[in-house]
Amino acid sequence: MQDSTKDFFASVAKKSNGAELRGDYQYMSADYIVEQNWDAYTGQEHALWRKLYQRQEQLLPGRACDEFIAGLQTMNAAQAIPDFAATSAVLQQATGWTLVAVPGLIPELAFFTHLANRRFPVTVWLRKPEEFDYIVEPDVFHDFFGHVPLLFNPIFADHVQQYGKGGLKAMQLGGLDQLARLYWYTIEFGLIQSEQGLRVYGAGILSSGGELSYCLQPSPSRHLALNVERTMRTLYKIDSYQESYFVIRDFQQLFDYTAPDFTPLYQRIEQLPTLPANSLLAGEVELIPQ
Ligand code: HBI
Ligand code: FE
Repeated sequence: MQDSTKDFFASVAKKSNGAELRGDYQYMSADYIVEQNWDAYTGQEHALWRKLYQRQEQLLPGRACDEFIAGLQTMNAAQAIPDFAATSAVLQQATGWTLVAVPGLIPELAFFTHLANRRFPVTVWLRKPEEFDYIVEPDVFHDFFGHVPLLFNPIFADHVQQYGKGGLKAMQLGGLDQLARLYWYTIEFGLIQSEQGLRVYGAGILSSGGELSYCLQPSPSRHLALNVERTMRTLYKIDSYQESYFVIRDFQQLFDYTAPDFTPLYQRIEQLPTLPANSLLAGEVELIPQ
């Protein structure tokens, strides 16, 4: 095992009170790619995937953004855990992205390097039946169902690549915590104001049964227009629904907001306090979902 991998395991164990990472990290290449080994999934696992898929699918109308639903429909993934290579071929034609199989969470350098090269890492393992409603680490259902559909959207696809490049830069500038918060409140838990009403584009919400309804309720959580500096200062909860959601107008806005060089922003934010997940600052106006 590479030393960087050992450091990675140690840092994860430290952050998660000694809990070890799920997944088999034994047979991977230097960039953390493994074989998906599709034939090894059991009938029970495919059945659990179908149940997860069906539950989420019926929640999507009126909640997920149109771009997500359109992407999902092109994937044909309702019946079984998908074969990544097959989806990857279709996706590559659409936006130039490919999918790579990974054992689970991977170190930031490897993760960002994949994104910067338009490769999306998808975890190979599926949660257990008793984790149907909730799982902390990303599994194949979160990664594939939550993230891959929007990679069919050209603007969003460009944005995720830009985020990968930004991650590599943030690692050198000491801005990783800030960038991770922006990622959390956009790519994972972002909302979008469509003409039909407030909709979801964040993968963490789209792959969750409970939060997909919860996040669009006017309360108790807050809804604020996306402000990059604000989200970079805002702490987040990984084991409960979010207390604040940040709303974009469209994917072009997300792309444009995240295009600038963040170097001066990281420097400024370093001097400012972080904000609790439920903050409301002077002058901020809460949006009312409808
Ligand atoms: N690895 N497989 C995987 N998936 C992630 O979403 C992921 C990761 N490693 C690092 C990481 N995310 C985060 O550190 C960044 O998105 C901030
Ligand atoms: Fe995710």
